[in-house]
Amino acid sequence: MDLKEAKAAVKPYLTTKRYEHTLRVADTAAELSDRFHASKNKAQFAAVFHDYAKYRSVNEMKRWILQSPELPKDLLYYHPELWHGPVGSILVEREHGIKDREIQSAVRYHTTGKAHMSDLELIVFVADYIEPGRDFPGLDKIREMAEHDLVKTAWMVSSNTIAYLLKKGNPIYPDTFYAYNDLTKRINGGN
Ligand code: DGI
Ligand code: FE
Ligand code: FE
Repeated sequence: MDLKEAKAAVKPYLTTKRYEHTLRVADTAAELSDRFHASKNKAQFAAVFHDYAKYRSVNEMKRWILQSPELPKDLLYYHPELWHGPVGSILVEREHGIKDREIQSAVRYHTTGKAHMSDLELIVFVADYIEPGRDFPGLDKIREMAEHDLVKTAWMVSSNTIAYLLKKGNPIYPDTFYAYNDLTKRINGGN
């Protein structure tokens, strides 16, 4: 499957707006992988598939979580919005034969992040947040940081997301905290 075929494969499962977001995430991921020397091809594939499962029904996603040994069941105690990454990482293999563990992991963790993210995972996590169609408070500074430092950029994304969830009083999934803590250590060293 080439990139053009990947885009055609996700299109029927997304709204027009979501498909356009997906294309912008893929372009942003390509830029970031040039800048930070990651695999451009893998970054683009992971980006194209990152929201693949976004519009599956809650029941279908729940079934995939229950029947996939690799997915943690505690997801079911959190908001279904957190399920599309993990479920997408299963569906890309089942429905499109994508077995690349690095691509699957970047899809899986694109919403929450996790501790010890690879450059590829960081790139998709960041690209999803900073693509040109997004408009979050503080985004200008984050885009500026994305010109220079991938880990610091991911830290800003993680920190912003947690601040946003706290402000709304939403529950926060453990991996979201693990991502923040790990990125903080990677920037500051030690504890
Ligand atoms: O799928 P997208 O809209 O492109 O973006 P996304 O997958 O990064 O995020 C979807 C939503 O998930 C976004 O509104 C922020 C939210 N989110 C991220 N981490 C957590 C979270 N929501 C909860 N409840 N807990 C989290 O840890
Ligand atoms: Fe998403
Ligand atoms: Fe997205």
